[in-house]
Amino acid sequence: PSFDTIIRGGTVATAADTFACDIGIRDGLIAALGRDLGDADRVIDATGLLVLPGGIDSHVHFAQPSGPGIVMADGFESGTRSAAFGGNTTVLPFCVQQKGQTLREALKAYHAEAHGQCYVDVSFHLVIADPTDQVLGQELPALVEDGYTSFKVFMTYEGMALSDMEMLQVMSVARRTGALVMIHAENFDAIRFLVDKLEREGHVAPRYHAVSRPIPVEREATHRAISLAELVDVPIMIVHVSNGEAMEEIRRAQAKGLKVYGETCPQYLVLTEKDLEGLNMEGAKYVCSPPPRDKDSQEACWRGLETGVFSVFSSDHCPFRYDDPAGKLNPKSRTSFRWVPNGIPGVAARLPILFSEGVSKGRIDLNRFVALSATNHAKTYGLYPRKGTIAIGSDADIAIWDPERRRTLTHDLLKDGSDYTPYEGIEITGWPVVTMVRGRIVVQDGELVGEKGFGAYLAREKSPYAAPRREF
Ligand code: DUC
Ligand code: ZN
Ligand code: ZN
Ligand code: ZN
Repeated sequence: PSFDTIIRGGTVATAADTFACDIGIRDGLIAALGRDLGDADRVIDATGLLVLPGGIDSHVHFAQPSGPGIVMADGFESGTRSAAFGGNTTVLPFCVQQKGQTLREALKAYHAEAHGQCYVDVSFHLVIADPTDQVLGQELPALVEDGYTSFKVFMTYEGMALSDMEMLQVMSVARRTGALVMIHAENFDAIRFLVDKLEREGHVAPRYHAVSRPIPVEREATHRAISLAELVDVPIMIVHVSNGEAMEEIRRAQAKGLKVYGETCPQYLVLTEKDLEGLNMEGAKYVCSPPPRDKDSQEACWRGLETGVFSVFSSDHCPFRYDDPAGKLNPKSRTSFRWVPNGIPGVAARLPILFSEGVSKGRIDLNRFVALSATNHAKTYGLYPRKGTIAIGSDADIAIWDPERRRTLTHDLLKDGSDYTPYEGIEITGWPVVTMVRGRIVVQDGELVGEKGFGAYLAREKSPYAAPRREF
């Protein structure tokens, strides 16, 4: 036969176009697009279904050290399995440098965790927590050349927050090497001040997590990060934007011609701070940073997605079990929201939520869905056109969607390592029925058929999105 697989009769959508066509797959690559492609070892009938580039989730956390006694609910096996159930074919978790650790030491540990465990393809962003002269001058530039072409910095968290001086230094390395800087924009001192004040007043329940990180905390840091990047003339990505005020900072920068990109996440579209008010400790299930806001913020985030201010939509999957002393209900978390680990699971729920709330409800069209779910992630982080589109020569990373399939989200559908989903009960229209990585089916009709270890590590190119404007 001419092909290993033909996907026949479906409607193909890319970030640019929607068209009826068959796909011929050979040796893990898309080899032909057209009609009457001939014969194949296997034919997948996609009549009535959408054939889309597999989802790329460029913001997930797996197997991340999360403080004494706290264990992340997903390693690479369950994390990439859950990703596949949600229609994803590539994920980009973080490799976090601990204080006093070299980047190479951190990478060694994450690669060891991931090796042989993955169901979908994986690449790493670095997190720079200790920007020593050695890291900035030697390690980081060498690692960018090795394919680690993006790194995240934090403006908050003990042991993670960089000073403005350190931010500028990291940004300069990014400018010189052509890497993209991702920024967690919240004001560390403002949060510390508010947490201390709330605790002194006895306000320790999970809901006060949101009170301790109000919108100005995020807006100020977003504005400052953009200003620092403008000084250095370097592109940046503001990750997990939760509200309209921070989004406006990004929109204004974009209107000035700055290469400032924005990301938002499902929690900012369908959750609010009210969810943190649950009885007893239930609110801990929704503790993430920045916190979910209100209805107006949800609408603002939709506007950001509709108008292109946000170019990527990621899950920020950062899973902890709820009913577990190593998770949300650790022994200290009842004494204060300060000790509730920050983060919620969502790698499998991301695309069903965006499809259902976005495409099925008419807020975004199918091509924008593909851009936000896959193509822009690949372009932004140096994986395009190998990943993120349906084109001849690209990897055969494909999600086949049934746009009519209705589901009520329950944790059991998502196959992650947590014990709950913050999205329980959401009614979904549109569901991924086949997830294929490089021509091999990983999930079909709710069954895992892929092989653990088939998921490969991807060294990445430098992204054109990360090239400076060369103003100076
Ligand atoms: N930032 C993230 O990106 N994920 C989880 C927690 C956080 O602060
Ligand atoms: Zn963050
Ligand atoms: Zn995150
Ligand atoms: Zn369950």
